[in-house]
Amino acid sequence: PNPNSTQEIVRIEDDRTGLGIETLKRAFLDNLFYIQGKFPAIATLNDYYMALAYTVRDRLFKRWITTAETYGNQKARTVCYLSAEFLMGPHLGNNLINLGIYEQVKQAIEELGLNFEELLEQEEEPGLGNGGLGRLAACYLDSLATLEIPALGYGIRYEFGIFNQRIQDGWQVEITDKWLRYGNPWEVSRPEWAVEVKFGGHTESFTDEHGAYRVRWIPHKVVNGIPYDTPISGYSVNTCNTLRLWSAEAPETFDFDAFNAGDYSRAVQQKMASETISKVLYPNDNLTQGKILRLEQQFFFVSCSLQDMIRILERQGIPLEQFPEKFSIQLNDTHPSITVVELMRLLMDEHGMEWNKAWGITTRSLAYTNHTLLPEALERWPISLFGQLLPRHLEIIFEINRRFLDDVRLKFPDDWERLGRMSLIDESGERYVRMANLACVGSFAINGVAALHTELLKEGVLRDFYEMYPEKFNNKTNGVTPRRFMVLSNFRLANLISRKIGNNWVKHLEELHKLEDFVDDPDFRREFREIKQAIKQDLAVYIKRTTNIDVNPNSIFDIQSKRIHEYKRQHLNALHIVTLYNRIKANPDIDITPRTFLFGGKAAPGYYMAKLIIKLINSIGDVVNRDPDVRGRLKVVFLENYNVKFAQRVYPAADLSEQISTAGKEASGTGNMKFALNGALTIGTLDGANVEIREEVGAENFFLFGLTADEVYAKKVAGYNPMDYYYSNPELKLVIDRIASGFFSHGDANLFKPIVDNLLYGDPYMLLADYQAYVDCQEQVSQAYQDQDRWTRMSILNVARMGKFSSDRSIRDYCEGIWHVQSVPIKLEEYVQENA
Ligand code: GPQ
Repeated sequence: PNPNSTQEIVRIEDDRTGLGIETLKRAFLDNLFYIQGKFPAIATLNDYYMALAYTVRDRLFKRWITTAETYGNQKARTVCYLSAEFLMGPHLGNNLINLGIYEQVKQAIEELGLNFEELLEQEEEPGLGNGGLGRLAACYLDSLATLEIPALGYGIRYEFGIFNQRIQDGWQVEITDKWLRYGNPWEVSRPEWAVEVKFGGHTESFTDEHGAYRVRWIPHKVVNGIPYDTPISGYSVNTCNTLRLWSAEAPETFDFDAFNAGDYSRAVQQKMASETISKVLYPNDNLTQGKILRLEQQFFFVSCSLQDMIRILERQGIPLEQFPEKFSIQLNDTHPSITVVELMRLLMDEHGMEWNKAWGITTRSLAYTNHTLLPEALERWPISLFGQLLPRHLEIIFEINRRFLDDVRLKFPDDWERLGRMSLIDESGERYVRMANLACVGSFAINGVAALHTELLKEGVLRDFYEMYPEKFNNKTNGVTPRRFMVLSNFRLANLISRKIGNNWVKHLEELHKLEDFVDDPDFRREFREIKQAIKQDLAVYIKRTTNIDVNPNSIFDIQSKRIHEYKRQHLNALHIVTLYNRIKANPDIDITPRTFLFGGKAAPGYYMAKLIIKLINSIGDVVNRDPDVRGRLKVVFLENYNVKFAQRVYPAADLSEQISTAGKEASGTGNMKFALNGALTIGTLDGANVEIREEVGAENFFLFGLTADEVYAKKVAGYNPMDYYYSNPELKLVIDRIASGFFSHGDANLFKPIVDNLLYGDPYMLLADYQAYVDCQEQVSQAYQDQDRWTRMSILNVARMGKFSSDRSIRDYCEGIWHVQSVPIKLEEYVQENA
């Protein structure tokens, strides 16, 4: 305070809200002392990270609490985003960006003699998701908060998230993700809002006091759901929403019978079984395994979340009838689709509502997003298993189905095959509950995640439902948040852009188009190129440190990072590498544009082919990286343990983004957007959102190759024979023969036989059909890269034209087209500054 000032200063800038450098330093040391119980001489890096995280968290709380209060007072209409996965990535850096205090905090930390980057690195990311689907949920929470939309994310607090990946001898090894080991400063548990979830047992019918037919469910076990809340800040607004994740706990009076009978170990076992529910994330991407525990997880978090919503209604004094006016529930794929049935059960059995009223409320509240066309990802549960776990829900499903099939019969008389296809129960063999059918019947809106994907849904997997309910179908093309994937992860490029066009683009990404004015400015192009170069240099240093491989920062950084999956065709990329290698072996003096092939991604632990693809890439790398004939012109690097934290390093360093899935298989893709936004050029098929990216950036700035989705389909129908390509293309034949011969596996001709056989005797993802087009297109990439100035222009135009792919645009589309929800700005009480 200024001692000369006569004005009375109300000092609201205290140690928990103040943003001045001195206040930040004091608060940080205070947290180190009182929360970590440490003084600097004995503090570890983690202690410093925790002290900083709490310092930032304190500054979020004012916003968080005011947001909750405002929503409560205004009884705001709220979006509930239900998702089995939220792949949030590290919180600290993102919150600093959103609060607008990144620079101040960095300075404060450095003035204390600490390394700020090192502290950010210290955060163990919550890997509560597998890939695109979970990361999309996280981007959507960021945009909801930034757009000041009242929203809750609901999911599961897995004790172990996605495994950590090590590469040993070229193979993937999985290590348990103990992300909670050192505590989680970003969550607050709310045991006072715990709810009970029932499982198993049987049902009984009875007549209530009004003479109405009712059912009661006598469960075999009850599990408690404990909510853990994480604040979700918006960018440059006061809004701070909530991610509410449920953790399973055994009730205090666990298995009393067993306990009293002296069967202590059975009682303890019951307790452990209950707590197993939220133990671990299923590590499959685009695959359903039909495990009972997975269904338990889904029902667990759905039931907890719906009970929580009903509690919120009651506290705000809103009648249950107005549930659809208060909440709009989005189902992130079919994982939470049991919502359709659980909401019916809660309304009828627990709140005495009759069927028609309950069904009206349910179907006015729910909307369903489909994220895949792959048949192996469509969830279905064997009836017997389903009925054992959720006997009451099975009864309700049968009744929904009975009424639904009556509707189908009215609309399509005598179409027995259609009835069989649309039934919620698959009766073609062993009987199954079809979760996608359930989601379609129970929702008022059904959307795909890219234009092509939505069209393919309408003519393929969901065709019958489209014909039944055309008005329900709509497209919502995915998007990504420019805060995490530009401002935070690529501050050099972000700063350059802001110097040229101001910083409005961070919230209005379409404004990036203003960069087009600078594409003819040689100084701008030079700066733009220098930034990419500096980032590549940094990644080269990182690669040297972690893998001991030297990579040339002047080579093309050609990157494919995403889950390892046959449909994503990392092995097509591998075929291209071997092609170039063979050309060098045949002619060591050949003129070749130097390339560094970078791969990152996890394989599901039970996915044998995907793991073998990882081994193949590493084995090719072992040979190529060492062969003196190559003279360092090609390098192949598999980057271990690809996760959000690492992805943030990878996107800014890419020259070329590999988006090479078989057309018609990738619903959207979102990595494709993050790469292009950071100035990478795309080599890709006409699949998912690639189609729209190419439309936006211009065909001349996109490397397109391969069959279209229609051509893929037609070829399948006509009888695809990969051998035709093998025998008619000598270069392709040599590539496959080299892999098959054991050349890359120390002479072991068996190791990669499963891959070779899969390609030659079936090739379900049509690599051989697309091979030549891919290799030719890669040649065009190499040519284009030779002309650095042309490349830079293309790269700038990619950045400038990616505005459509902000998740803010996606969320606005959802708000207008599905949720019908408005923003609720949050006002903070005025602060009186400590002293200007
Ligand atoms: N996706 Cl069904 C997943 O990441 N996991 C899944 O289990 C399913 C879909 C992806 C999909 O493969 C991508 O094409 C999308 O971009 C992404 O969801 C988000 O929509």
